[in-house]
Amino acid sequence: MGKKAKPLEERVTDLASLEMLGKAERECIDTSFSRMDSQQTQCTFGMNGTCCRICHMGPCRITKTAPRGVCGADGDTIVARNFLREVAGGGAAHSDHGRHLVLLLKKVTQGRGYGYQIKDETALRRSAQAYQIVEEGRTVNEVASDLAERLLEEFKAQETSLQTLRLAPKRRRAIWRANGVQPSGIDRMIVEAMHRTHIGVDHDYRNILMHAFRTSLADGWGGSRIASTVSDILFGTPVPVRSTTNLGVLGKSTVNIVVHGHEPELTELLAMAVKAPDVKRYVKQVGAEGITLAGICCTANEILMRQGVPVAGNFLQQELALITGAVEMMIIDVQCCMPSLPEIALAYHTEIVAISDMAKMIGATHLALDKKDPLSSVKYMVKRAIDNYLKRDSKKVDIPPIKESLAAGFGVEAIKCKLGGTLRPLVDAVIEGQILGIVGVVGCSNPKFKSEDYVNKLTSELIKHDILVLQTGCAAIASAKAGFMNPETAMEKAGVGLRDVCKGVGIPPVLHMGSCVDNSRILQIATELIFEGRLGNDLSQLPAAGVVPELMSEKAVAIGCYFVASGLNVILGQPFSTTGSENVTNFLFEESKDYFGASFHVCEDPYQATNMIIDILAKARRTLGIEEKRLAPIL
Ligand code: SF4
Ligand code: MSK
Repeated sequence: MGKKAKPLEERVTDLASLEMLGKAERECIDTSFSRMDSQQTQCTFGMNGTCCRICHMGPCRITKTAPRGVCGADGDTIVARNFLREVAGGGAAHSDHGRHLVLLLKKVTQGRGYGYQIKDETALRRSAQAYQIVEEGRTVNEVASDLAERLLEEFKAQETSLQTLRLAPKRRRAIWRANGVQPSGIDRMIVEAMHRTHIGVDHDYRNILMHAFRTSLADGWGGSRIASTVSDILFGTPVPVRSTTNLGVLGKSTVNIVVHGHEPELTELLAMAVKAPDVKRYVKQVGAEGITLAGICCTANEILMRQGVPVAGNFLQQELALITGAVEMMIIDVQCCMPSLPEIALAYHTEIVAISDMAKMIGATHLALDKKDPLSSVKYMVKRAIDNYLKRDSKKVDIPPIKESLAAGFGVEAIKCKLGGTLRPLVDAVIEGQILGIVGVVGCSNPKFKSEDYVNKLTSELIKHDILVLQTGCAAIASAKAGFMNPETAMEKAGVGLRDVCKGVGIPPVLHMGSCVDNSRILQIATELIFEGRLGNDLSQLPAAGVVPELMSEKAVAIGCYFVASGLNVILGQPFSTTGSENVTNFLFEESKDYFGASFHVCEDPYQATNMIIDILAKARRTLGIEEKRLAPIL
């Protein structure tokens, strides 16, 4: 245990996690929670962004008595550079995910898809139209091939702006043009971010931060949007599904396979493999009652919204799932997979299988997918997991009997379908005041805080005040575990106006929109609300905002930036690592309003954050002239 052990009740809110943390303590297993203690006190220079190790004259740390690094860089430059590198890292992760999917689409069109196919022709044709690809009279393959090429161009473009920006409202594009932040090729933006932050290049903190916004737009309106688009084409546009979540989804007498990471290619095959007759026969031979396939983190969200596969947990539950002692195999790909997993697995019978060549892990078994027969590779993994079931030590098994029902799969198309084919009823509800506004609650979980406390208190307050909540990523899983996505019970927690709207159209007041790459879907729905008319002509006019309750990954920093650059105010549950520079902090939290009509805000208390959001939404309603329509909230 670390030096300053907190009581377990102060670490997590959900009872399943609490139970597993107790088991971890009894079995002397380190988790991210105990390692957070042993990392105390965390470095102030790192936290406030004033440590620079960009060149080997450093590392340099900025203090009152040493206000410049060896090269002469001041605190503003150093903090801004570190921030831009975070955005570049986050944007790279989501955009590379998008690239992998486009390359897969291209292979499918070339007959090299092996096991993958275009599942959703409507999604393909919808996207083809959006990118002005001629599709009339052409085969699916021809259209898909052109689309794949067009999307690959988005990564390669050197001097032209991203085509995907055309999907944004006209006024927003004009704002980007006027501020010179419309990105060109995604790869170029990220390379340029690294170049600008090399020693001796960009030293003007404003210029550096504007490139952070530019790079983030290449992610939100580029790589991430492309990832969601191609996922829908290859794996199907999500439709509402029912499922369950939390560690209690693991089976006592089934072979438990947990899939963790981000990219949907593997999970789709796994869902197929566990249903294969030969696999079903094989599982019988070991005396198990079947296979439970469950997800962790965003892979969970991907497989949940397309296959209804249960979610074992979010980021901070990846280790806890292993500590149940009931997981035969955890299969990981990229992003958010803790390197501690193999060590924890050693205490049980669990095998950690890593499938990505770019994400290997010491102690894990690396099993790459056979490019020509990936389904066979996946079946092989499943059979290995089944063999492993025989090694399960029942004395070490303790699955918390805790799980919650949820509804997910609310992509933009699904929401429209629920509303009768158009977003007009949602616009009407906003104008009539039944719904005060729309808020995206996104991001990760972080053991610095009592995990999920903020997100759940905030979500509860928001829906009570008639605010429709859209969620993705680990925040969505947190809310689902707390019952906010259970349509039967969540409705009762909503204000009267929101409840009536949700009941009328059959949606829960908190909508699961997908994985963290699917934050682009939140931008998409905000844009389509503008296109409906009557709510202004730019995203900054919408009564809408974003919240990142528990900031953890670099991706969350990039997401926050592309929300702000799109005109949506973003509230953070904790400050960025920029507090070492007043100028940088002021730029992000104040000055950015002058450029984008929105900025970041910090509010560490979820109740105060609710008030802040209500103010933001009310101000937007006043500007639109619809504030008098707001019904008095009945709480
Ligand atoms: Fe120090 Fe400048 Fe090198 Fe950074 S770039 S480590 S501030 S000398
Ligand atoms: S998985 S980036 S912890 S949402 Fe997308 Fe969760 Fe955040 Fe990873």
